[in-house]
Amino acid sequence: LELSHDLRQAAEQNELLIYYQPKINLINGNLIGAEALVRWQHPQHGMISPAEFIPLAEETGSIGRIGEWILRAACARNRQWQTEGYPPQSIAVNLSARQFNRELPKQVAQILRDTGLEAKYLELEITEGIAMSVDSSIDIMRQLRELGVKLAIDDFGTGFSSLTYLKQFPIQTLKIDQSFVKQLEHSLSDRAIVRSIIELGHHLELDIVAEGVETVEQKQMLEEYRCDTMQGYLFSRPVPADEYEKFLITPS
Ligand code: G
Ligand code: G
Ligand code: MN
Ligand code: NA
Repeated sequence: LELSHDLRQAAEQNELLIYYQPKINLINGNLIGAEALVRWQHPQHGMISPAEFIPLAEETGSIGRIGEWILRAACARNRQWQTEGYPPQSIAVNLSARQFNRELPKQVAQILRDTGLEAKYLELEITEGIAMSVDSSIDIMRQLRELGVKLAIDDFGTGFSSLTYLKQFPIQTLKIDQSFVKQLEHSLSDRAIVRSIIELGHHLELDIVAEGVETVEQKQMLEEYRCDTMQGYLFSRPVPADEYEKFLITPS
């Protein structure tokens, strides 16, 4: 209860931080962007994981404010890197269930205007569960696409993946859930699943991101399977913005 009260003021009191986890092109090793992952630096309780406070924010209704703050902060930071001369790249932001509503496209358009970020440099990550549970989800996705924002399905393979929906979603990217990547070296079935997702995704002309890549062996297998992009501790954990800048090439 106390925590949910604190959460309402977390954004205003500058207690929310965004970490960035690099995404790497598996063909040439280039950095292609990052996923934004929020953290809450609580004055008494220390660092609190989004796995804990995002569900709380959803229950208590503060997700609206917090979600908007995260989107705005990630877009502003990305725009700032561009104005500092770093090569432009897209930053992915996770959406929670209650953020994914009919007001979202308008909110995103406003944030892009306010920050000056071009829409193509913003990607939104939506889990299968969220995409499937909202009646108007295809409509909302289409409106976001009309803005020029990119869309990714997150944690792919763990939700109720109906292929009927998958073919209708106007998405550009599939992110293979890390649970399938974890045992890649040791599990024949995980290998079969990962290869099949990559093949399915490519036939649908989607980019495939493998999450949770921790070992060189996993990376090599993903290369062999023609996965496009990797993300995981092997290259880097999510890091604060100033640390992420070191991965970007020197300003020109
Ligand atoms: O980075 P970490 O492992 O702590 O993230 C834990 C969970 O919190 C993941 O499921 C991740 O998708 C989610 N998460 C991280 N940042 C955000 C965010 O900004 N918004 C939402 N909705 N979820 C996030
Ligand atoms: O649900 P989503 O995929 O958005 O969340 C990603 C979560 O996975 C974040 O909490 C992030 O910190 C975590 N993560 C990123 N890379 C790795 C990794 O290589 N191994 C593990 N165990 N977790 C990771
Ligand atoms: Mn994600
Ligand atoms: Na995921």
